[in-house]
Amino acid sequence: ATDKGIALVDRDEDGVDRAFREDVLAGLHHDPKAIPARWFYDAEGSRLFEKITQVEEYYPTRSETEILGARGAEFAELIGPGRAVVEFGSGSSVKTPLLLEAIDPAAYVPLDISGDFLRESAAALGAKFPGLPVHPVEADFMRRVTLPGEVDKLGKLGFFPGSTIGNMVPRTAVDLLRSMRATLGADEGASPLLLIGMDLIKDRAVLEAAYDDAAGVTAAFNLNLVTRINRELGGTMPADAFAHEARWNDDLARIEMHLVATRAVAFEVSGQRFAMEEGETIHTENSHKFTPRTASLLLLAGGWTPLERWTDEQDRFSVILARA
Ligand code: AVJ
Repeated sequence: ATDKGIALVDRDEDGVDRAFREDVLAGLHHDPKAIPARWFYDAEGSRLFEKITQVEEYYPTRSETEILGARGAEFAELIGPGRAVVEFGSGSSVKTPLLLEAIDPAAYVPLDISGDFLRESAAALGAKFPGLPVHPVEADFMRRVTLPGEVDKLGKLGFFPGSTIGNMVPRTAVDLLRSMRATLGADEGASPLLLIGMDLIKDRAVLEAAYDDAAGVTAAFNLNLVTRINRELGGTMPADAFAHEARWNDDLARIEMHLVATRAVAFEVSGQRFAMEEGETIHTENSHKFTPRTASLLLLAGGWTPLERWTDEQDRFSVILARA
């Protein structure tokens, strides 16, 4: 699961995504400038993110996959068979099968705002697990979602891998955790479980390299937002006036990605004028990192009690099992 597409997608008569325009214009008028990270994921952005997960410096995907692959027997023991696995975000072709193979679930329910991503991953999963009922739901999981009636009587396991929770500021993350509780039916009997990936605080150089790889894939991913704005919103942002920056914000324990103006620039987006000074930035993403205690505290604030946590061999990433 990624943070792709958690906005409601409203297409206006020009085929331009209205929510995208509103977020970009509001973000560029804001001081400091900031655009929500979900807008990275157009077709090219999704392709570049897949490439990021394979670069040497970007450890989270490999570390989490290592944990999911190594701990299947423990998942089976703690979670048990026969649950409905509710994945927040459409499943990854690598991580989701590792979980489903380990625990013998009774149903799989992927939730995603993007019908396209959802249908693709549901079809792939269905082919891999022919006996498993798959019930995809196209929905914005930042709010409570009504699950398909077929899984009403089953115990639930929420699955939220990828440290996507880290893209949210704590206030939003807590809201999401509480929505997940409501979606999984925490107030209606059998206590739901949640299996969630949360990335760990580590050496600053390792973190910054993970978000600024030598091959420039993450830079291309960040700069693709400029290309998308120019193409979809009639923008005139000079791509050569922006540089990728990944900085560790130690006070807030997060990697921030910015687009830095390398010289003074003036441009238009959707007919509105903007100017930036040299060195001024557009903040494009947060990726919060956790210690075992801050991860627990966030989960507890969201209504979830941690039961067990696992890390990879190098202690870079954690996967936590919690109960409502
Ligand atoms: C998909 C949100 C987990 O924050 O690590 C990767 C996105 N951004 N490199 C992350 C991302 C730059 C990623 N998440």
